[in-house]
Amino acid sequence: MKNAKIYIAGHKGLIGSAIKRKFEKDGYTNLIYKTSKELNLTNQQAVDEFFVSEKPEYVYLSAARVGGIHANNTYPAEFIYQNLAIQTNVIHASYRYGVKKLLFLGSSCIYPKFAPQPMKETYLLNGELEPTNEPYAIAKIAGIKMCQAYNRQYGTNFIAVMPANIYGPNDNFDLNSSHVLPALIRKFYEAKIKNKSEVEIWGTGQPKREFLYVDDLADASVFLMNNYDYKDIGAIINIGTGEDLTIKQLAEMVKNIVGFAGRLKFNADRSDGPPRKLLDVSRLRALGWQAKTVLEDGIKKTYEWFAGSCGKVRGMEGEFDERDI
Ligand code: GFB
Repeated sequence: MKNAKIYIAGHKGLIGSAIKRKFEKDGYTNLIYKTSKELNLTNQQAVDEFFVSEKPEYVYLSAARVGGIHANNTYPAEFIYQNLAIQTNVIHASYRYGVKKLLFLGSSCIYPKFAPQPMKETYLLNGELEPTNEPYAIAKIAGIKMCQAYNRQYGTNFIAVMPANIYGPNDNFDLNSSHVLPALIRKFYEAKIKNKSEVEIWGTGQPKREFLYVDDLADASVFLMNNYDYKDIGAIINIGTGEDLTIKQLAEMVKNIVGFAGRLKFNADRSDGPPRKLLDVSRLRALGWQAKTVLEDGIKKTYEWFAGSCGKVRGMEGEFDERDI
């Protein structure tokens, strides 16, 4: 298994880089990856040629156009087009060129906006989506349905996972396109350095979110790929910690870790997004996997990484790589 040919799509992004890190640590020897400049995954011909020449056996499809609530709301066309194009090309090529197994990444944000909590895998498509990220959600749901359709008709082995909100090293720290956790780390850090008295937090602070450290997601993804087929897992499987907290509680936690002494100022003119999206992780737990990283420790590690590489992190130099997730 350790010399199997594994393609990690999106290896420079938050999730792809964590999967690559895990494989390197575990002694896998036959990894392939390409930057977006070397291989444009929205180009079907380029993707086909890549699969013909490289013949990957396993594919981790962690390339996607991703972003926080503001980016999703501002660039809906790019979120639906780029995700549909990337996943359609990679999933179809994986079928055509005999990939043994593929892992597709969904997200907790593609369940219905007002789904009962915690959200079970069966709740997908049971209600209206959150409007701020509906184009992204529709693309991701199409990817899940494509995996299922190919499994059913062509006998492929494509699995889809539904992670909670992911954070960790290599995240995007651009304040307009990032998710809340990297935004808070950067805002509190800069406010501390500049001796500011307050930091703006978007929304009311009341929504609840579940955060999963990216190395835990990489670990769960490899665990599922190595041990289970889509028939064992079912259509999709949730990956999370099973615990959530309010954005206000999160902001207090990040503030303390960074060591900012000022106030929080909530700006209710900014969208809150869905009120809550806690995953029901009982199915994954029954398979024997559980998240290891406590939120506070994960934020500390991410903050240390950020402070140690400041000026060179994505979103700080305008070099945001859209193929991420
Ligand atoms: O992380 P976030 O952008 O994504 O926002 P979602 C989470 C919550 O944090 C929202 C609030 O209620 C935001 O209003 N928030 C407070 C902030 N301050 C900030 C800030 O400075 N930056 C950001 N970004 N948020 C995304 C989806 O939803 O979740 C995506 O739009 C994606 O499609 C991702 O799948 C996992 O959890 O609301």
